[in-house]
Parts: sequence; structure tokens; C-alpha cells
Amino acid sequence: MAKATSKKSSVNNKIEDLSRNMADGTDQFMTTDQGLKINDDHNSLKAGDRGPTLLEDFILREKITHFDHERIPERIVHARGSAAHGVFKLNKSLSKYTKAAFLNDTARETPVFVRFSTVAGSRGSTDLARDVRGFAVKFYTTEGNYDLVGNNIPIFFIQDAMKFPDLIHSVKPEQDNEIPQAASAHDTFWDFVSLMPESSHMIMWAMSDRAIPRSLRMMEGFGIHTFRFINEKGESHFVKFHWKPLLGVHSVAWDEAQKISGKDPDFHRRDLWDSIENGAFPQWDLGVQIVPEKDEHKFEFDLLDPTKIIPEELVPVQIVGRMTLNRNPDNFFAETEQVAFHPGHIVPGIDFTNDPLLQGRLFSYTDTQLSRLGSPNFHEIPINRSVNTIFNNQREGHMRQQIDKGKAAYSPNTVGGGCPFLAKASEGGFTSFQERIDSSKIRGRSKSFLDHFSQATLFYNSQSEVEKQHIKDAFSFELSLVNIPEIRQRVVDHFSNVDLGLAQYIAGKIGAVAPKKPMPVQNGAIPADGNPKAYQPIKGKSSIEKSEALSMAKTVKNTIASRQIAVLIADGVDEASLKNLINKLSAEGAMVKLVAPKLSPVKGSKGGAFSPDRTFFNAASVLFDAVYIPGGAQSVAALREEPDAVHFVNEAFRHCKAIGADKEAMPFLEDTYIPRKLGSDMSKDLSASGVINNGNIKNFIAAVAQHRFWEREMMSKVPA
Ligand code: HDE
Repeated sequence: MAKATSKKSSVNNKIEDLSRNMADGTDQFMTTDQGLKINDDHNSLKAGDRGPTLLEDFILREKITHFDHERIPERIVHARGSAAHGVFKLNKSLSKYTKAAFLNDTARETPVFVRFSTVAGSRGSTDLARDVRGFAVKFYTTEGNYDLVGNNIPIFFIQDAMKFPDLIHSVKPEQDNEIPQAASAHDTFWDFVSLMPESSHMIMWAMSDRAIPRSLRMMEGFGIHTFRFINEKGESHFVKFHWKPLLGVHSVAWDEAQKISGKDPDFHRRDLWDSIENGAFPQWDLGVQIVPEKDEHKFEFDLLDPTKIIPEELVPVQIVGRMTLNRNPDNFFAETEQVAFHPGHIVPGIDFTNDPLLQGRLFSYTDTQLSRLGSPNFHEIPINRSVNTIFNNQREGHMRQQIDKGKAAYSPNTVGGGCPFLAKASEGGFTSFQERIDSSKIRGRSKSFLDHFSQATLFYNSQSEVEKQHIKDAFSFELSLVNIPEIRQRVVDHFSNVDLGLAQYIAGKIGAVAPKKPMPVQNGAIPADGNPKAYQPIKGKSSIEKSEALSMAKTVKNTIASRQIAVLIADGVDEASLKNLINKLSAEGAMVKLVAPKLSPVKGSKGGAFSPDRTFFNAASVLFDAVYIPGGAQSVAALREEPDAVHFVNEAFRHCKAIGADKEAMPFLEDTYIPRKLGSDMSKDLSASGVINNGNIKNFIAAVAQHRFWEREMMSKVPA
């Protein structure tokens, strides 16, 4: 976690560029859009006190007209998002592989703007949907904007852009009644999945805890497609991009996610905003997997297939730089909403491959901005403009800002002295990699794309027992909300090819027939004249059985920085204990929040006063990472009388969070389900289960750093 600095000190050349468009109304008169000072902004112009409003009232007309046109279309996918500014610092030059300047010079810091998103929900939907998260990074490089538009899952549902509208139509709310919002648990999505075996690998990830992150700051990011690096000599290497969060990869429980959606649908957005405001800057390491051109066909999967990873055991991830998000946007609409990403925004040294999904994206992203932002001049919107001035012969269009001087707007010309000039490759001019292509035009799918199951199985086999259980639970939940039994059965049969035990478990939960062996699978995506045999999915061999990087179980668990810790207090709380707790947790960078029966100051045992941050009627355990109950006989007795306080701790226990208490608070813990679940002897040290009941703050801190004690779920759940 980087150290805090103020907003002013997080200035870079992109922030300076944005400041050209910033306006601050502090100490200024209110004006109309024409710059006229306004005298009355409260009353419209009328014919007499009680008379009709006059059409002449240009101030009213201007205000209402602007308001009437305030909305723009939300993104067709990834509508719900949150973003932040930051910097990328390279720490290992990649000049051997790429000539991209921002990946060559370790002295350089490149400004970035990063937008995280959910995919399926509308702009106002909950942050905690079970969904893939977008992870889009715009690098404002000296050679132009480079956008790495990725997700928090390293693969995708489909192999060909042609199926993207179908995929999205199936997952979005159903077309007759617009239900459900931001959820994949419905007939049309699973109908599509059941007919598209190529989605198996991605579905395994989407049903895993990766799809319910604890925080946007605790997710990995992936470029997904294989791209190319091109070096000065014109040589190409294949590359996959990874973002690895310094805080580790963590998730919430599904029951918790659903409750957060009600208690605070802005949970992720607030978490990102607050941590940056508090100086707990989120950081990720940039990693690359590099494959020499000659090794293109050496793997048991096709590098061009976006439903496949390159296991880290086969090609290690090299860490080459670090990204720090250190500044919140000044205006959500101007920056987060209007930012326009595009995988086709590349710089010399980076190029595309023939991944058919990537190829389709290269068309889509500019096209969609034309209807979303309304003009081919969207690149001039401050958040989108390059830090380099733009010179070309593109002219006019809605809302053109740039005033191009001179007479000539064409090339070649002599009238303008031949300007603007073209740049040679040696001067930084972009040239495409000269890949040799010699083949027939074919509308179809390569046979090397037909193994739809082996990596889905690899993923499942790489999970811990707890993670496997969460995947089973997620499938059971989702499919139980599918109304058509045939769809449920097809999905079960389909996943019997990934793991028979998994399919049998799900079948048992959703009233489907449990398969006894891997069942034949239908591939619904076959051309009218296609031979079904040629499209029959296969399960190839995987040279590795498990890959540690695919599990979250062994992620970073050495810090409590920026974790939200609830401390439950009432009048009479042991002051010395409370102050000591706050000091020790704060010293580790945790955010301590006092939760009390009401918002008025709580009296301490020595006459001091503590202002609560939240109350039992506006807070809930699901908004915190851990909970602590300090001593003070009067406070403990009052909390025992507070059913919401008891529920708070039961729920934290159910969600496997660290729970701490002073010895004096033991009677309170005995009112909860904890003794029944951990054995009634509360005098024992229960820290191995994440319950620290002896006031040992060091042990409590170590327990919070573990994030969750998921094994508790295996014991049985408490009602909460
Ligand atoms: Fe996108 N995607 N996508 N996508 N995508 C959009 O562009 C599209 C895909 C991703 O925060 C849209 O500006 C097609 C993969 C992110 O503003 C649209 C295909 C990956 C974001 C679009 C894909 C992504 C988008 C909607 C299949 C991970 C949000 C608004 C061929 C590598 C960016 C917009 C932001 C947004 C099209 C598949 C990531 C419609 C056609 C694979 C993170 O252009």
C-alpha cells in the first residue's frame, strides 16, 4: 500500500491537461450558459405574482432545456462502473520484446485512468452482482493513448465476436419483462450456455468467488487475448497481460453479496473512493507472459483461442511494473462516464493477433461510442484526449472543439506545405506487423478451438475444497432459478464433461437426473450446412493437473491495511481497551468504525466520550471485514440487550470473518451461536477458527489478515 499524499500532489501531465477544462464555482457569481450573471435562480418570470410563466424567460428555458437533455445512453455492456486516476511505473525494461516507449524506459511514469465495471447490469445496478468485472486501463503515453481493456477473469465465454450480441442478449434482462436486473440466474442465459460448450471454462470462473470480489482493489486483471509485442528489429513475440493486486485476491460470501446489494449497492464504488481519499492507494503489478513467435504451435491449446489461459507453470508471469491509483475523479460524468476505451488504441511496439474475438472488438468499440457519445469527435472529450496534440485531416462533426488552422485539409497537398507530415517508423510512425497470410476465405471455426473442457477441469481441480463448494453452491443457486427443466438438465449433462462429481452434486440440488458418466453434449452453434461431427466438442489432454495461480486460497494474506473493522460499543465501554485497540488497528492501516445503539456520543468507563460512526440501525456486519467487542461490564450488558448487536456478530460468524472480544465481553459472545458451533467452552483459545476471545489484539490482527475462515461453513451455517 503506497503512502498517502494529497490530491494536489497526485498531479501528472494528464491531470494538468484536464485542468484546462476544469471550472470551480467557489467565490464566483452564478451565470447563464452565455456568461450573464443571474439575479434570481429561484423564481420563473410570470405575468403577475400568480400569473402564467412567460415564454420570454430565457433563464428558465435554458435551465430546463439543459436538464431535459442531461442523459446519454449508458454503455450497452459494462454500464455500471467506477474509475480513478493513477500512474504506471515500469521497473523492468521490455525493450528486448517491444519498442513501446512506456515499456522501455524505467525512469518514466505514465499517467493512467482505470475504469472497473460489472458487465450485465444497468448503470444504477448493484456492485455486488455475480458477474465478470471489467478492468480497463487507459495509458496516456507520449506516443498516444494505449488502452488495455481487460476483465478480472483471464478468458471469455465465446471464441468468435459473431456470438457476442447473442451472449449479451441472453444474459441481459429477458426481453418481455426486463427481469432480472444484473443477474445471470435466469432461463435465457443458461439456455445459451447449455448450447454453447465453448463457454464451459468461463462459466467455471464465473461461478467461482472471482465473480463476487470483496473489493475492486482486490481483483486481478487480464488482457485475455494474446497480443503481440514488436521490438525495434521488427521481431514479434506473443504476450498475455496480467494485473496482480498487492492486497491479494479476495471475495465475499454469496449470502453476503446479496445482503450488501440491499444495504449498500455502492459498496465497491464507495470502497474504491474512500480508500483513495484516505491515502490507501490501490496498487497492482503488471505481469507479462511472453511466448516467442516460433513457439506458437507448441501448446496443447491454440494461443488465438480466448477461452484458454496459458498456465503459469508453462510460461511464468514476469512482473515488469506497478500501477498506483492515487486520485479520484473530479466529476463522475465528465470522466468515468465519458471515458471511451478501445482495444484498438495501441502504440508502436504492440500489435494484434488473429484471435477472432479480438478482431471483432476492434470494430465494436469505436462504433459504440458514436451512439453513446454522439459524435466522431469523442476523442476530444478531455478524459479521452491524448496528451499529444492531434494533427490530421479529419474535420467537423458534432461538437468539434479543435480549431484547425490553414487551408488544406487533405493529403497530399502543396497548399499546406505537405503538412501534417507522415512519420517514418524510425520517427515513431506506426506500422503493422507484417504477418504472412496465405489462405482461403472461410466462415468457420478452427479445429484447434474445439477442446472446450480440459481447461475447465484444470480450473476446477486447482481449487481448494472450500472454493469447489462455492462453485457447486453457485451453480445450484443459479440453476434453481431457471424455470425450464430441460435447460437445467442440459447444463448438468454439459458439466458432467468438466467434473462428474460436480454435475452429480448440482443435479441433486436442482431436481435433475444425475449423470453416471460424462454425457454427450450438443453444440448449438453449427452452420446450416455444417457436419455436426466436425463441431463435436472434445476434451483434450492437459499437461498439468493443477495450477496454483488459479486458486485464491494461497493469495496475499499479510496485511489488514484498509480493512473495515467494526467495534461494537455502548455506554460504559472500557476506555483503555478501546483506545489501545483503535491505536493498534490504525497503526496497521485498518479503518476502525465505532458502531453503537444510537448516534449520540458513547460515554467511556473513565468519563471520556466516543462519537459512533454508525449505529445498529444503519450498519450491518456485511459492510465490514471483522468485528471486535471491547470490555466494560455496562457496555457488554447493554449490547446483550441489543438483538441487532447479537445478529451482527452471528452474521459475521456465518460469513467466516475474524471476531475479536476482550475477556470481559465473553458473556456477549455466549449469547451468540458461536459457542454452539465451536464447542461450548469459550475459555479455550479459539483463534484457529478466527474467534479471538481473550483480548489478544495481535492474534486478532493476524486473523483479520487471513480475510476469511471459510472452513467454518463446512461445519454448518448459523441462522443469520
Ligand atoms: Fe467489451 N465492449 N466486447 N469485452 N468491454 C464494451 O464498449 C465487445 C470483451 C470490456 O469501462 C463496449 O465502450 C465485443 C472482452 C470492458 O468503458 C462494446 C466483444 C473483454 C468494457 C464492447 C467484447 C471486454 C467493454 C460497450 C466480443 C475483456 C468497458 C461500451 C467481440 C478482454 C470499458 C464500450 C469501459 C465495453 C464490445 C468482449 C472488456 C459494446 C463486440 C473479451 C472492460 O464496444
